[in-house]
Amino acid sequence: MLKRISALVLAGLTAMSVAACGSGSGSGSAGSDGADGSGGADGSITMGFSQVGAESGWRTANTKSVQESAKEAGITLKFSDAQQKQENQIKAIRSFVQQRVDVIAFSPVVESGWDTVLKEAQNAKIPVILTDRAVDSKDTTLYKTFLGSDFVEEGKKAGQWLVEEYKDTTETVNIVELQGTTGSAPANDRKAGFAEVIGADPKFKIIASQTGDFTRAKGKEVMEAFLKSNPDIDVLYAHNDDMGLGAIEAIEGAGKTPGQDIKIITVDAVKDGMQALADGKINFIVECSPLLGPQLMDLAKKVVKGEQVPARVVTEETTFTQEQAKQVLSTRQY
Ligand code: GYE
Repeated sequence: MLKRISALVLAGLTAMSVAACGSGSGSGSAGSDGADGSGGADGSITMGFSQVGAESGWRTANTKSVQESAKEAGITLKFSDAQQKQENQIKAIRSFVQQRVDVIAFSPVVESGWDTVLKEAQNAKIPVILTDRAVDSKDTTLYKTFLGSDFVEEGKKAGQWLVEEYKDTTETVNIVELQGTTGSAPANDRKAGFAEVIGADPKFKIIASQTGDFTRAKGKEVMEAFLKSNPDIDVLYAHNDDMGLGAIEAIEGAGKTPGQDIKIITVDAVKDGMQALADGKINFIVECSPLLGPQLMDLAKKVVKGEQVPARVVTEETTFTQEQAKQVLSTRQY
């Protein structure tokens, strides 16, 4: 498996460097000529980091991981919070380019609309690392690598649990879905992976699906509306713990028992989510690790030196049942 991944990555890298040579953009050699993006004379590195926002427990843990790892790696971090707005991220990236940071890392709030600003960074020979979320740019020379989870796989794991849970049922299973931020990679992919797996059996019906923007407040609000218009909900699939936790409040408010009257599947496995799982209010959580900081700093050092890095670095993740949550809860870091 590992060998297969390295072979794929190598093939990708070869394609990338060929494309960079052909375009004459110089992106393949950013940082290697010592002019720009190669660190200070003393080898110091400044990273401009544009974070999505502070919408969830996952995001808080991710920010902490990035800030602590930068300190440990001796990297100066210029941190900017975009408050879930793409225009703020574009402004932050432009300002990092103007400040001539050595490397830019960012977690794109949505997938589309990045080509222009990424081209500006490339022209300034400042390498870019995508962290956590992907962009849909056709030109993959616009960034050096993408570090983060496989969100389609996460959606599939959620669907597989559901298929197993209802394997002896022939009746229709009514599902409501709380989607993440519209247009974001995790919302698009978690939806697609889940739909693919449950789509194999027509008894599974998604009767309502709407965004809750990855926040607790929105999760609660949208679940209240779902409950009003759909008297017969069997399952809630929430694209993150926070929306699931908000929805639990709505379900309890409607006099129903979360985890029993309505089964709940979420993604992330942050501490509050794991607590609700151990308490029986959530039934299954697909893990998505926010601890990307150490790997991000390693990749940053390499791209600044002009070394080759894998085009894609996938985070390792697992899943949790209620029993497993009880066992690991006390040692959960975030
Ligand atoms: O699942 C959610 C957060 O991009 C993986 O963003 C991240 C997602 C995470 O707000 O809680």
